[in-house]
Amino acid sequence: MIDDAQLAAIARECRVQIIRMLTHAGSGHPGGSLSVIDLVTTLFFQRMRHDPKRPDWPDRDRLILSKGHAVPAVYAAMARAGYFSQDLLITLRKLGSPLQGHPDRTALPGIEAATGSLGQGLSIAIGMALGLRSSGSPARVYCIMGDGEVQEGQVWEAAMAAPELGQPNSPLDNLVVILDENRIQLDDFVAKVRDIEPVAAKWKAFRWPVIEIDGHDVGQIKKALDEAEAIRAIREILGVTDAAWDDYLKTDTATRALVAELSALEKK
Ligand SMILES: Cc1ncc(C[n+]2csc(CCOP(=O)(O)OP(=O)(O)O)c2C)c(N)n1
Ligand SMILES: [Mg+2]
Repeated sequence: MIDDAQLAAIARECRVQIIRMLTHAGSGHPGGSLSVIDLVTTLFFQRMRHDPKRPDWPDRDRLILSKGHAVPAVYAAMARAGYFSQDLLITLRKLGSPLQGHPDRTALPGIEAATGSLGQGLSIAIGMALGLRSSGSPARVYCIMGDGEVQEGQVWEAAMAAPELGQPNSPLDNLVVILDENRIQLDDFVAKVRDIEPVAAKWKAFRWPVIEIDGHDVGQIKKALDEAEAIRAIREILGVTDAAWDDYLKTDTATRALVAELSALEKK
């Protein structure tokens, strides 16, 4: 496991590679890519269980980059992790390259889903998480979405469905959704195109536990990912289903205090 200073150096290196790739390509999405780079490098180098030498390992954690236009961030991290040579990075967006402008799972081992048509990744991630859970796999699914992207109707159909799916025997707690709220979408501010606020309250209303963090602060990213896991672990130990958890916490004051204590850790 690498330390935080090494992780910061890797993220810096990947930022440079993103600019290099996009300059060679002459097109692409620098903002959306740079905006997720700390999230992507933290996942690849400190949290996801994966093996660059075995991209088809059945129990690997999966990353679904629903905002597929930001894939240069994932390519930079994959190359750095050893999935393929860094020399390949400058073939981004070239005809015949496995590094297409949007992720293509048939072209590059390690890419989990073809995304780029915004709004679809969460549905894919939910399906994968359900399949993995039903087959007894310990793998987790991480889905990264954009804030402009959540204007798409399909996102809310999926968000509404997820807390209901897999109940009561296979709760969908192997899925982590990361919403990159950079407030920009392509050519204008999200608030000007179609305001999504209060976006955290909307997810909460659909019964998702929400943690708000600075997506460039690696300490906060790691705490948030761990917290999601710690609370899930406590719920599982107590044998409470996801659906019953809120009601359970109303009755068990000691556990409620413990969950509040763990939530407070993230805010430090
Ligand atoms: C269905 C669909 N409509 C439009 C586009 C074109 N498009 C590409 S990136 C983008 C902006 C996305 O904004 P956001 O989700 O906030 O991502 P960011 O780049 O800010 O990370 C749009 C509209 C698309 N890829 N898919
Ligand atoms: Mg955005």
